[in-house]
Amino acid sequence: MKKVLYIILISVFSITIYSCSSSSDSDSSTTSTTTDNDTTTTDSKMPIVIPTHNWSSQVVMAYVIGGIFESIGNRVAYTPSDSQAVYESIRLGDVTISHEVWQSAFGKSFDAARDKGGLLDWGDHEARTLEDMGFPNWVMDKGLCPGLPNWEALKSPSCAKNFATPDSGGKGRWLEGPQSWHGELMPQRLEALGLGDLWTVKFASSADALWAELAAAEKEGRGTIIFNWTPNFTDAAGFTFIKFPPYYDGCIQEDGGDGKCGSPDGYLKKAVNAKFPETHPQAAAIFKKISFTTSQIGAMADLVDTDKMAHADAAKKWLADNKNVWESWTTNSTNALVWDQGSWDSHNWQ
Ligand code: TMO
Repeated sequence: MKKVLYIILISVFSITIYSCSSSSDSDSSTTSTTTDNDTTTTDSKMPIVIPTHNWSSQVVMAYVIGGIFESIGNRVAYTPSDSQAVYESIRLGDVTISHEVWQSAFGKSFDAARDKGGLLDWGDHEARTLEDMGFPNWVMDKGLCPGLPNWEALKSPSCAKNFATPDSGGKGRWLEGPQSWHGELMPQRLEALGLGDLWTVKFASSADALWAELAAAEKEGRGTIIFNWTPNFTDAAGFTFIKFPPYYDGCIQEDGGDGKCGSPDGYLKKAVNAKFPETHPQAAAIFKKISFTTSQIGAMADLVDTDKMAHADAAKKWLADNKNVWESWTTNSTNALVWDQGSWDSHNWQ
């Protein structure tokens, strides 16, 4: 009985907080009282627009989150988007959410849109991120560059020559990802560290070109250094990131620094159009709670990059295999019955 009273009290309290803190839009206060286990949402019937970009986990996660929204009766639309310009599109309302804001690649574009207004920081995933240059572990096992993963091993000419390719002019090659991800970051870093005489940066046309390079280098028995990231399917496959001098705020040249630093231990953030919590309060509350771990995100990429599934099929499989994970976010999404202390802490009613 005591428990029941407590539950009722908490429910009323949370609804009150929600109503007070959401803006004066009339539908949002009515939907906040919707009861649990409701599969027909009172959110707007306008589709929630989810962007897709050019790496696997992001696309699978787009369909995973879209599937979660559909499970409560929402409509969803997917739109291929430029991974830098998308934050401006969200600010303007052409795209509704972003579910993988990687700090190193997109932090600047995200900050700029947030500061202009119209885009909200919707919290971080549990997974932390690293986006940096590295190599498959067999490079070390074959002794192709003694001293790795310390970056100073790259100063050796006998190391660099093991990483030469037909397009690298006799230098060792770093294969960066598509230039849209980091612009001139890696060429600037390479020069700043004094490696320009021995190494050069080339840009891959796609993420798939990075994975093709891993396979080709292994077959040819030559060294390879590629841009990669974690969480990714390669976490399980044996991939090591180079240890560059540590990142600190302002160290990269774009921020006015000397560029002699590696990438940060970064966030993986979510963002929403500022009107989303009013137009789709239930979906917005669920999206606030959504938080994926490193292994969950790695598994989403693995279904595509290792198992060669289509992104949408991979998402369906992920949702079917992980109901226990995501149903905890949709059940009672606007009701306090299942709230525990963790939900109170992570819920940021603004
Ligand atoms: C943004 N990315 C995951 C490709 O580094």
